Amino acid sequence: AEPVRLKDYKAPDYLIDAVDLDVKLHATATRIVSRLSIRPNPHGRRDAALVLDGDGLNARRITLDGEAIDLDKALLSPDQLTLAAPPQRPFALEIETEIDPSANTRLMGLYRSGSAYCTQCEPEGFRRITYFLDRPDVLSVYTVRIEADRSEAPLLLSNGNLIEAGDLEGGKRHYAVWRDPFPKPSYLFALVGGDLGSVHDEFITKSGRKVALGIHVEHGKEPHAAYAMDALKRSMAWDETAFGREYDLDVFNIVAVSDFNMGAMENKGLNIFNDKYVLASPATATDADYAHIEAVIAHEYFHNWTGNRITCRDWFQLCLKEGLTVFRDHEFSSDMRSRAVHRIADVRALRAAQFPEDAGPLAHNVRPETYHEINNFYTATIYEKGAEVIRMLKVLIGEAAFARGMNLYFDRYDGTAATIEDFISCFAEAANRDLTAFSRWYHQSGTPLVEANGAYDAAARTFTLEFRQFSKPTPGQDHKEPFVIPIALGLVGRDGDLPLKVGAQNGASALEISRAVFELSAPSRKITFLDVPSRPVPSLLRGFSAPVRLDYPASEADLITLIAHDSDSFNRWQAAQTYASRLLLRSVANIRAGGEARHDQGFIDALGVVLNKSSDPAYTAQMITLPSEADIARDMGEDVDPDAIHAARDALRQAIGKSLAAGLLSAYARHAENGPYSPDAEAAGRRALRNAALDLYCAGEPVEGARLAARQFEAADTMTNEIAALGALAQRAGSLREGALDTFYRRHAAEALVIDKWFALQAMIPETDTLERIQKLMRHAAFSLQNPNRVRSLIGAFATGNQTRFNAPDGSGYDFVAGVVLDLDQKNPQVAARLLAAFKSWRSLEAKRRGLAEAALRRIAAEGALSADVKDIVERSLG
Ligand code: BAL
Ligand code: ZN
Repeated sequence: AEPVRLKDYKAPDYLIDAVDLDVKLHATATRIVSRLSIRPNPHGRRDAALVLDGDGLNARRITLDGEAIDLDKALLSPDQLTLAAPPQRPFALEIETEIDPSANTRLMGLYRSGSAYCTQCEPEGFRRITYFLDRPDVLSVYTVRIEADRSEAPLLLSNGNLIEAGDLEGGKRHYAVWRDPFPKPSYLFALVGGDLGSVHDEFITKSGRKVALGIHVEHGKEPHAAYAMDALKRSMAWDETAFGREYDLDVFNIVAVSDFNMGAMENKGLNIFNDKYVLASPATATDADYAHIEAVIAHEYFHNWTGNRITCRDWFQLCLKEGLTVFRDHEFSSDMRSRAVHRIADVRALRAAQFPEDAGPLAHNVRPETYHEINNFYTATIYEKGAEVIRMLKVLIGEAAFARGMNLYFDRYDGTAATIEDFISCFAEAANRDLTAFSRWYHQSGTPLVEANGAYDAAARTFTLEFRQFSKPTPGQDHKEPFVIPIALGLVGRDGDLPLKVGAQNGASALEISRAVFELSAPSRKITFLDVPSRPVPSLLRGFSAPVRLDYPASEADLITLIAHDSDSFNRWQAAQTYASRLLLRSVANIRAGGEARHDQGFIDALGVVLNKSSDPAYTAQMITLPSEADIARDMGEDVDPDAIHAARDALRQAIGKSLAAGLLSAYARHAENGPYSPDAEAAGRRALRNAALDLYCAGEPVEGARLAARQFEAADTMTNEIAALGALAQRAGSLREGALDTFYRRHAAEALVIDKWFALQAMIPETDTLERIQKLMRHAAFSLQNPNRVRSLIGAFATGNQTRFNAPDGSGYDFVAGVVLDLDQKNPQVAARLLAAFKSWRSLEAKRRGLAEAALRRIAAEGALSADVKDIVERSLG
C-alpha cells in the first residue's frame, strides 16, 4: 500500500460538529447508534464524497435526516462508508453498528479487560466502534448515553460531565449520559463500564472551581491508588503555577485496567491507564515504579492542555503533543524530586531507547513525513527526542522568552488542531528570532556527532575550543544541513570553574560571558577564551544541553578532575561514564583478541572517593552504576560482540566490587532504612545507593555478597529491597537463586504486576539455559500472550534486556523472538510490532550474528498474512 504523506494533507471536506452516541453494552454484541451533525467544510472541496473510516465494522442501519439509506447504495464495506453526493448543507447522519468487545484482542476500539469494558481510540481506534471521520482535525462535541446491566457494570463513564443517570427495567439495567462541552477529535473519546472500586477526592482550582476526582481500580485495590491520587493533585497544582494551566471540567476520572497496549491514555476527563502506572504499595511497587506512576499520571493530566485543548492537525504532528508533554512531565518530576538525578535518568533513557533508534533502520524525524502504520510512531524519537528539542529551544532562547512563547501558543491555538510550524512560530515571535535552522531538529533524523578539540596557549594565556558537527545518512536522508546545537560549557581549573572571557567583536574589549551557552550552527566553530591562567579542563555539553554524541579527547587525568571538581553534576556523572566506557571498549578489544579485560585502579579509586563522600545518595547511586551492556554496544556502533561486552563489564564489576568491598559494605550499612517507609526521593535515594552497593559487592565478593543478599531478601518489607536482593541472588546459578525465585513467586502469586518483575528478572539472566527457562515460563499459569504487560515482562525483557542471550551466537534468541512476534501478530499486531523493533540495531552486530538476525527478519517478511504493523517494521528494518 502507498504510504500516507504529510505533503498530501488536505483539510477535511466535511466537519462533524456534534456526535450523539447511544451505546448498549453487551459482552459480545454491543449496539452503537451514532448521530452525527455534519456540514460541508468551508475550507474543503465542494460536492466531494463523504468518506467515513471504519475498521472491521458492519452497519445495520443508516439514515440521512431521518430517511433510511439503502445500505447497498451507501458503498458500505467494513473499512469505509461512502456517501457519493451528500447534501451541501448541514445534515444529520445516523448509523447503527454492532461490535463484539470480547473478540477484540487488538485492544483498540471497545474491548474487555477482565469483566470491564473500556476503550482505546488513539490513534485509529474510534473507527472500530463506528464509522467516522477518524482524523484529529475533526473536532466535535460529544454526548454519550451508555446503558448496561447494573450487575455487570454499575460504573458507567465517558468524557466530560455527567448530566443524567437512572434506572431501567426496575433497576436491572441502568444508564448514564455524559456530555463533554469541549470539541475534541475522536481519538480522545473514551467509555468505561464495569464493576470497579473507586477512590474519591477533590481539587480546588486556582480560580476556585471544585473538581471531583475519581480513580477506579479492581475491587480490593483501592488503597493502592492513594499514591496516584496524590500525584494527580500535585500535577494539577503544578500545572497552574508552572504553566498557568487550570483544569476545565467538573470531574476528572482515571480508570486502571490490566490489559492495555500503551502506558496510559489522555482521553478528555477520563484517562484510562495500564494498571502498572496507577497501583502501588510499598510491598508491591519499587521506588522506580512510584516515580513512573508520578510521571505518567502527570503526563496524561498535562495532555489536557497540550494534546486535548490544543490537539494535532494530523498524525505527522504527534510530537506536538507528545514531545511537549514529555518535556512538561520531566519538568514536573524534576521539581518534585532531584533535578540533577532526574536529568541523568532521563539522559540514560534517551540514550538507551532513542539513540539506537536514530542510528538504525527505524530512524525517523521527530516530525515524520510519511508513514505506513501510525501505530509504529509512538517511539522514543517522537516522545523523548521530541522533549529534548523543546528543552534545547528553552536553552537557546532563555526562560523568559520560552515562557512568553508557551503563553502565546496556549492563547493563539486553544481549541484548534495545530502543527509544529504553529508551535515554533510562537517562540520565534516571543524571542524575536528566526528559528528556521533550529527547526531542522524536526525535519532531519539521526544523532549528530560533535567532535571537539581544545588547545591551550600558555604564552598567550588563551584556550581555544574547536567544534565540528557530523551527521551520517539515515533512511531517506543522505545529506543533512547543520543542526543548531546549544553547547553549555565551562572551563574547570584547579579551584573550580574559571570565569569565561571571549574577545568581543569590533575591537571592543574582552567580554565576560555570563550565560555559557555557545551555539554551533555551522559545520564548525572555534571559540577562544582569554585570560586563562593555566591549562583548563573543558566541561562540555553541560546538563546534556543537546541530544548529540560528543567526542572530546580528554585524558584520563582530565576525567578524574571532572569527576572530582566539575560544578555541573551531570558532567561529573558523564565523566565517570566516559571513563568506564573507554575502559570497557579497550577490554572488549582485548578479549576479542584472546586477551584479558583491563582494569584501571585510578578509575576505581575515583569511584571509591565518590562513594565515601556521598552526601546525595541518589546521585551517588548513579555515579557508581556502570554503563549498561547496551550502552557499550552503542558506543561501539559496529561489529558488536555482545559476549565480549558482557565479559568486559562483568570483569570490571568484579574488580570494583573486590577493590571497594569495604567502602561498599560501609555505604550499605550507612544507608539502612532509618524510619517508616516513604516513597519520596530522599528515602528512595538511600535505597538506590544501598542496593547499587549491594550489587557491586556481590560481583566482587560473591559468597559473602550472596549471604548479605539472602538476609536482605528474607527481611525485606519493601519491593525495592526485595527485588534488589533477588536480582543480586540471581547473579549466580544454583539452589540459592532457585529457592529465592520460588519464595518470591509464592509470596506474590496473587499480584500480577509483581509476577511481571519475576518474569523479567528471569528473562534477563545472562546464561545459556535462559531461553529454555523462558519457554517453560510461557507455559506458566501466570503467563498469557493476550496480556501486553506479561508479554513485555517476559519476552520484551529478554529481547531488550538480555544482550547476550537475545544475541546468542547460534541465532536461537532471534528465532525465538521472531516466532513469538508471528504468534502475537494474530492477536495483537501493535504489541507484536513493538516487540519486533528489538531488532533495530541488527546492522551494528558482528558479521555472524548480523547474518542470523537478518535471516530471522527475512523469515518474518516471507510470512503471507502479516499485520500492517509488523509488515511496516520488518520492511523498514530490512530496508
Ligand atoms: N497518547 C498516547 C499515550 C500518551 O502518550 O500519553
Ligand atoms: Zn502522551
